[in-house]
Amino acid sequence: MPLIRSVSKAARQLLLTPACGCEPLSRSVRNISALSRQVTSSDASFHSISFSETDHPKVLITGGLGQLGVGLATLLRKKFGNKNVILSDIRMPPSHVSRSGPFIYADILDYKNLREIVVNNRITWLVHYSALLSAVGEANVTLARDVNITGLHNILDICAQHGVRLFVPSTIGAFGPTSPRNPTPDLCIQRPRTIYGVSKVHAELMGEYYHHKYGLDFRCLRYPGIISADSQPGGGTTDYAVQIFHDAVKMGKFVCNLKADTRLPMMFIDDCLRATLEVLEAPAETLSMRTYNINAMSFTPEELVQEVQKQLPDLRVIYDVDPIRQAIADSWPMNFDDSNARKDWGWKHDYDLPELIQTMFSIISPDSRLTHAN
Ligand code: AKB
Repeated sequence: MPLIRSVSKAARQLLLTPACGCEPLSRSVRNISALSRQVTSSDASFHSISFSETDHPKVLITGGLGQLGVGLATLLRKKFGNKNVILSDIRMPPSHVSRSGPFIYADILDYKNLREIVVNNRITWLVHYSALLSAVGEANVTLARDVNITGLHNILDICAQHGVRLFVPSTIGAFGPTSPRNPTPDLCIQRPRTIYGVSKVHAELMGEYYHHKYGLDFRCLRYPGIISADSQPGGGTTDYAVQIFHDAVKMGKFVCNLKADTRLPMMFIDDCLRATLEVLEAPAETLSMRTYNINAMSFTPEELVQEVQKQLPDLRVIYDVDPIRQAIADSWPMNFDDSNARKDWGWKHDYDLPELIQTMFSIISPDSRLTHAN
């Protein structure tokens, strides 16, 4: 469509001209974007034309103070340099986070603030971690809808307009009771029953739609429950698998809010962050899809407890089931089929359950075995 292409090229020229950052213009371009914008694939690819292969990407991480942001920033900074990775959040960063590299206030619901950050810092990759998780989303549906859906729309528009490669995590929570659960393939029925799951299916579909319609370089992994030692998840259904380590070490007692036989896919944080980097770096031609399942292991609380008790035999466990979390978990995959990720871009996890246990204890309490086994 040559006419559409040239209109879109002209709009992009205006966007790219430094003197044109004035509000009336940005507003009108935003309106094109929101209503009748005809972005073509050239909009999203202009960046790759000017972005030399030898340059490092300039990365912005939203929701950077959640479970994964600081770890991902550390990994990316090692590879691309400290100044090239900006963490952002609406919360106050702890001092060690501000000392470790660039941090900026970014509210994903504030379109102009976000766009300024992307433009002023010449962002080329955006990792969109801001989201309310499954259990907390059910307790605050309106906020979850705003953050997970409206916030995502802002991110999609800005990334499409400025040729930014976009990574959005999805989740095992994007499946529901009518999906095959053991195993769950990439392509199957997705009818989740949580606002979190609905918003993540929406993100997958919108990202893929923007990819096909506007050439947005959208990449998405469906994460299983992520287990980390020095950062806490917040408000998820799989959080128990992190909490048990801390409570076991600190108190020798753990109250589990899921039934003992609830099987869910899980992954150690280092595998998750490496997968994220790998899919971001994967040559576009290796990606036969834009949304992939990734997995490492699957276990039940009972199986996890048994492994933890090998290190801390005195650990006492009580099951006090939270019906909301249990209903969510019962609708999620038990095993995740990630064969497409393995085939297309060589995904391979490093941590199974024994390595996970060993690593978690070596970080949380190197001498915990001595403390509790005596
Ligand atoms: C949650 O439990 O909500 C998350 C997830 C599996 O997406 N950890």
